[in-house]
Amino acid sequence: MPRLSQSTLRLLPAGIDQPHYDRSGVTPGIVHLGIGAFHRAHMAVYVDRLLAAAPDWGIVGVSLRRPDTKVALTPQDGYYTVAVRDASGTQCGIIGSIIAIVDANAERGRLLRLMAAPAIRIVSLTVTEKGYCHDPATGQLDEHHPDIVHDLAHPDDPVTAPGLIVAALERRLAQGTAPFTVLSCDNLPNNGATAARIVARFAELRSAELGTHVRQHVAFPSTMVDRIVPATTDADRQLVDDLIGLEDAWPIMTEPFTQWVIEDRFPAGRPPFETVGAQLVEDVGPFEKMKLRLLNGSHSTLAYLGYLAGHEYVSEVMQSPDFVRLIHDLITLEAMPTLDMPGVDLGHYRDELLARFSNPALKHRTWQIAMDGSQKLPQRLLGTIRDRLAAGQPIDRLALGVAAWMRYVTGIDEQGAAIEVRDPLAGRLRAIADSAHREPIRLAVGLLTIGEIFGRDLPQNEVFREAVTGHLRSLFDHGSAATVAALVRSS
Ligand code: CS2
Repeated sequence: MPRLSQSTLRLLPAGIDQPHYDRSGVTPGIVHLGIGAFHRAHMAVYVDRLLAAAPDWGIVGVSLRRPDTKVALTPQDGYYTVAVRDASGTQCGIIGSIIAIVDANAERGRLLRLMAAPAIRIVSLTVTEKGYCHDPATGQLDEHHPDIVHDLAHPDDPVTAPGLIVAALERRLAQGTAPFTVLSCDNLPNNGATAARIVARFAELRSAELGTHVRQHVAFPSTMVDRIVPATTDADRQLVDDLIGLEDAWPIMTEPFTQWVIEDRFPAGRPPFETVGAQLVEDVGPFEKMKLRLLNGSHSTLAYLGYLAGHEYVSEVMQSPDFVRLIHDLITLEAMPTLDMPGVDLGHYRDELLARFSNPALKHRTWQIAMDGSQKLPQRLLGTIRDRLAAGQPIDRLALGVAAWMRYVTGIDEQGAAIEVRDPLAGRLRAIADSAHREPIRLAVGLLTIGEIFGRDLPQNEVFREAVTGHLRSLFDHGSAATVAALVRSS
């Protein structure tokens, strides 16, 4: 089977959407750090749709850790398939907006030259929560992070996103080129402000002048990004190859839903995102909070409890009426009341979410979502819990999500088999679980000492501690499914 590439596009069957612009006329305007599946299902698709009208906004993707995306897509001239799936079938389209891929480790000099080039007006990021090298509880740069320590010592050879951004901004400043706009596309609260705080602090540690430059002249608009993108499997590759009649080494599988809300602050200019379905607004904060608390908060809860109950995929968990009820009530009774979203029908948003989680064609592993819990819990569950505690309101279901994370990070499942816990704090989590001998109170007390996750206030809060410990005991004694069943029956 021939490989997908510029020269084989003409072989695509009718009905497979493909770029309607002259690819040879597309020039780079965006450098995107973190060229993983999420970016390719989201921002790259929006950009693909506007290149016919604005061909100077091509994307150069950067892989920060592994060069696997570059290896897969370079022989394909950057083209790849996005396969949109639901119960009614699979719709494939070819995306061409990524015109080159740079491996940051092997090609750092080339990357920094590119990021300093005047044509690059946006540097966007999908580097996941841990890529910000911050303290998730406070949102401040973690100055002791080994990669940050490295980048401060080797400013011309940075390995982190903040290090690369500051090195490029420094070059631009030296050569008299206006700064690019930094566009965070990660699931962090106020992701623009968070990125700004971290990058500015890093710059300030380099020099006072750079710190002032970043604070005064670089824009960091916030965005709310949303599309569910499970990791691609070999079975997915096979399915896509069959549908497009060409070999695609790395197609992306996703859902029909997509949403992008962007703050309109781009002093260096921006593509006409509003022409391709993005919402440009003045303040993204409320949208981000809604998404993190309703979608991601329930996603993580479903992932930990679902994994413990033996479910591999989210859609499988959603076949259990007890789990659906738990999530419905977590959203409606505990998370929604903490939001202030005039003009948005939150009940409709919730119902849409429940339907998205149930999409039987998406094989979204609970294990995938369970990853990096230490970085995700604060903005997904703990902020909501804080607001509820401050208002004297119950937190039963939210606390069950936290307890399920605690049970999960012990690294041993309900059948006694090992769980592969992927988390930057995995070693610390495991040591705490081992020394607590998996005894609920000791485990909870031990994990609550991790200030980067729980801050100083939550471990002191008796209501929170008791709610979490009670659920944790039940998870150990009765298992996840029975704990969920008991909670939904008692309410
Ligand atoms: C998920 C998100 O993996 C996870 O933690 O909760 O990636 C989620 O699928 C996206 O935020 C949806 O927009």
